Amino acid sequence: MVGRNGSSDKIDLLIYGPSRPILENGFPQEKFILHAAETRHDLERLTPATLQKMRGVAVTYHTVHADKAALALFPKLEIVASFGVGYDHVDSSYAREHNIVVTNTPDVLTEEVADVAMGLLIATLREFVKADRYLRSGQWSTQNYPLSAGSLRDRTVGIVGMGRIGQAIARRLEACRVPVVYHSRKPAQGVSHKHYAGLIEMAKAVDTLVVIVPGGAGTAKMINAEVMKALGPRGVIINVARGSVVDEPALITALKSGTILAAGLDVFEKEPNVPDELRAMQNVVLLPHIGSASVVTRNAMDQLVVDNLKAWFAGKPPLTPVVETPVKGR
Ligand code: NAP
Ligand code: 8YV
Repeated sequence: MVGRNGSSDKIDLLIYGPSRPILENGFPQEKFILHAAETRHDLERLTPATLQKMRGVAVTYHTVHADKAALALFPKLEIVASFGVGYDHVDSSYAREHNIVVTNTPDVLTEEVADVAMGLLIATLREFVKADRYLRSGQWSTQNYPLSAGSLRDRTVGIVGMGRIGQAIARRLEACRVPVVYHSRKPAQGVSHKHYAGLIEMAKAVDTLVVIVPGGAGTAKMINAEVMKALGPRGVIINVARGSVVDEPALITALKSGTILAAGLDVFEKEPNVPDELRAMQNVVLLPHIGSASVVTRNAMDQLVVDNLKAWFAGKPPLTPVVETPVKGR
């Protein structure tokens, strides 16, 4: 409905980033007006009048940055509903200072991402990708594939980050009868595995790290040359967290020099750009950030973005606010 002064009592929402059907069809037209800005360039081309009206923003991909400059464009913004559990691309401190709610999409992707971490670990140790290339190139007809240097059988895994996904990975490793320990700032409630307050100390005690902490300043390059040296020549690093968590140049050096054995990476420092040196290596398995990327899980994540926005604008608490958000409810 449009008022006499041209204003509408409908709620203006922006889809910032790639759009998808669940997002586009999730908001009834009687109540919402949807706007779209796929890129930062599109965002900066919205008119001041449009920006002025926006009350909610759905941030639909982790490469789309809802930083301070972007959020400051919206004087009436109430809520940012971010797609993905990691929200290091959203300035949640700025949002908090300006009483803007931020939500993410935890839980609905936990098991999917843990499956990928586990698959990546085994693929790295048992060289699945290299063996596939060997078969396709016809070499099997002349010689059997060599025995893999790595195996899950003789390993101890240190999980870096024992939150929702870390615990789901630990459950899979337990089922595989692999000893598990972990590092996080505080011991995780209800987790019986040994906790290490020190990452270096844990790296010395294990030969495998599975990294699944949030990105951002607090974890930037925490997997550094010192950690790699502590892990040792049998060392394997699996990163399903964020590229920023691993010192990428130090990892390349460690893989080249034999400081560690191998790595499996789903995430990179400057996605989608992956260093040529990594791409040329045989002792790495590289995935294009597919941890949650199945139809069923991505749909559930989109639906949670929609449900958070709808709950908020129905006067209810957001379903999954991030810890920094100024309100748990309304
Ligand atoms: P979560 O439940 O919040 O768990 C985070 C864990 O990290 C907690 O154990 C936390 O414990 C620990 N942690 C946080 N900061 C730390 C620090 N500075 N040093 C050591 N440990 C720290 O999160 P989640 O749902 O498991 O997700 C974890 C992350 O995985 C996400 O934030 C995202 O970046 C990444 N992810 C990647 C993909 C993918 O597609 N590859 C998919 C989903 C998620 P303390 O607070 O006690 O330290
Ligand atoms: C998604 C992720 O690939 O949830 C996360 O933190 O990294 C992945 O599930 C990402 O959020 C897509 O934007």
